Amino acid sequence: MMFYAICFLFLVSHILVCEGRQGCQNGWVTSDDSCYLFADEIKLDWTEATHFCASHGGSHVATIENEAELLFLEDQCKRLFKQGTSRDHWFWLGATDDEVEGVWVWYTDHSRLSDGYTNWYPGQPETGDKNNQDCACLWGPISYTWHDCHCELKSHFICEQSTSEQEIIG
Ligand SMILES: [Ca+2]
Ligand SMILES: [Ca+2]
Repeated sequence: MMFYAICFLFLVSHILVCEGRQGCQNGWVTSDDSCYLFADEIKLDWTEATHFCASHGGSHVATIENEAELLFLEDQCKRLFKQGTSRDHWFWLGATDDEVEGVWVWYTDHSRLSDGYTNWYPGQPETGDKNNQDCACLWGPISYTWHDCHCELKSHFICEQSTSEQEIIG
């Protein structure tokens, strides 16, 4: 009997721990240690998107640290947009070279993209361009590669926040 009681307690505590790890708020989806909100029904320019995310629990426009994260986001975006080849189908990422042309950084911590994982489309970003494309976007029509886009364009975007931050707020 004691054995079963211990097993039951272990099970309950394990479930609680598991649920705690998945602590994303309603409307957000979780993967690994992050919660994501897909703004697939509104379009904002890059700066407005950063403000939107900040006002939603202090989150940030998504940063992609590795291939697994990209594949997850790609999968979700495809689910949201059945007609994935539409030119309308792209999302802001939280990277910019607004401060120093050609030096792309994640705006959350100013870490350089060149020091980590990237998935730029060949020939992108167009460093030193005269077109002032200073904000990174996840471009659906070309296999979710990364491109430098005009920051003032209106687009969908993804907000991201660590699960631990959402638990503190939630
Ligand atoms: Ca991330
Ligand atoms: Ca640029």
